[in-house]
Amino acid sequence: MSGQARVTPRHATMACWRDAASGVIDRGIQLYFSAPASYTGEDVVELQGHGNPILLRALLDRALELGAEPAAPGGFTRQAIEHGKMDLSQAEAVVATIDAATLRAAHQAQRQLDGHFGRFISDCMERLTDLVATVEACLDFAEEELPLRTMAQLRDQVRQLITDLERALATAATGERLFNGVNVVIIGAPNVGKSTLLNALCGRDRAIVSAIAGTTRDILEADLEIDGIPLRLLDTAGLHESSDTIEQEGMRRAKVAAEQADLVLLVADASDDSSWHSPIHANIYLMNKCDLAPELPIPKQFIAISARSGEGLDQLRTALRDHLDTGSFSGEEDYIITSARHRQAVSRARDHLIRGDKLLSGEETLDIAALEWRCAWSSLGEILGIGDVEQILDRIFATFCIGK
Ligand SMILES: Nc1nc2c(ncn2[C@@H]2O[C@H](COP(=O)(O)OP(=O)(O)O)[C@@H](O)[C@H]2O)c(=O)[nH]1
Ligand SMILES: [Mg+2]
Repeated sequence: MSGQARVTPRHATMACWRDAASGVIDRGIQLYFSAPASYTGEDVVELQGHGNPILLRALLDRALELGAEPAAPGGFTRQAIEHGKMDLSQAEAVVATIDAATLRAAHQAQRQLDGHFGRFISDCMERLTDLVATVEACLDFAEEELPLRTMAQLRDQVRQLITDLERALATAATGERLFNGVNVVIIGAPNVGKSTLLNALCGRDRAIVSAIAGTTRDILEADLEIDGIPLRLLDTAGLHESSDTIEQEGMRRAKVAAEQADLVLLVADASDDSSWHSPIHANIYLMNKCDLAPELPIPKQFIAISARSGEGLDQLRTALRDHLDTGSFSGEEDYIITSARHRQAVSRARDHLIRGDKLLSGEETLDIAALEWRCAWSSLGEILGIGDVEQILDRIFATFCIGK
């Protein structure tokens, strides 16, 4: 749009963009990427203006006037897939990189973007292709016995594949938490120190703390992270008998939140044993205000803490780590499973392999085993976007922001 000057690929050029009447819309930097060395694999021009939404709108309108078309959500990434610049798992990694709530999640998304997970999957697919090819070659000589050695080799290869897929599946629970985060709900009787605990864990005065019972009536949220896993902490209204309709509604919300939570923390008050019993199932039991009664014997499922002084909070963090299984991978793995879609596809592939393995015992069932391997191959192919994946594409790209 700047006129006739030739633009060199990958060089930033100062440009002035004009409207139909030659009036200046904005000035800025123009970058040209020539196909196929661009994000989408097509010729791409990037214009970097001043960022004022009004000027951006005018610039966009002018581009549309000159024949440009607006990109649909994920439009650029979709083109990148079509031009073989990335596979589907990498495209998902683009969204994961943009949405990552912690540095650890972002690093993991970058690894997926680098194609580590995709390479693992395509390696498994190649091994499956080899298996099928071996069986087909054998079946062509149906007259002869399949050599025992070949049979044993096949079985070893299948079992190794199953092991590799299971190893990947073992990372899924933590991997998915890394991206979806976990909801941790704090429940307990009024005045036990739930809000004080929320403030202590997130390191700021998020919730109002007071000696007056019934201070927290609605659900309060605070975000924090443990070992790079995003955690949403929910503080709730104290659970007790009350005729106050607002409190009753607060308690109803607290119970719903606890039912939907990944983890429930019960807070009890060391100085008030009527608060020790939990009306709802909890995963971690905390005895708060232990500074008031340091010598008090407490039931052993409780962790003694003082939300006020910070005592015992390290033990609480350790308990959270254990429950979230944050150590199940080091973060240095080349690949981990980070989405339900990948987990389901890998687990389907694993199930086909297990079924195929059982059929490996007899030659008459060898062709059915090969069929299972083909199914396993297709399941893995869905991860990379191989096969009939139009619907999957539509679903994934619906999660992109416009233009990415
Ligand atoms: N001594 C002591 N007091 C605490 C502790 N935690 C909270 N409190 C006090 O207990 C009262 C109720 O606290 P709050 O967090 O509002 O309780 P909630 O109703 O469960 O949210 C406030 O006066 C707090 O200062 C603690 O660990 N030790
Ligand atoms: Mg409170």
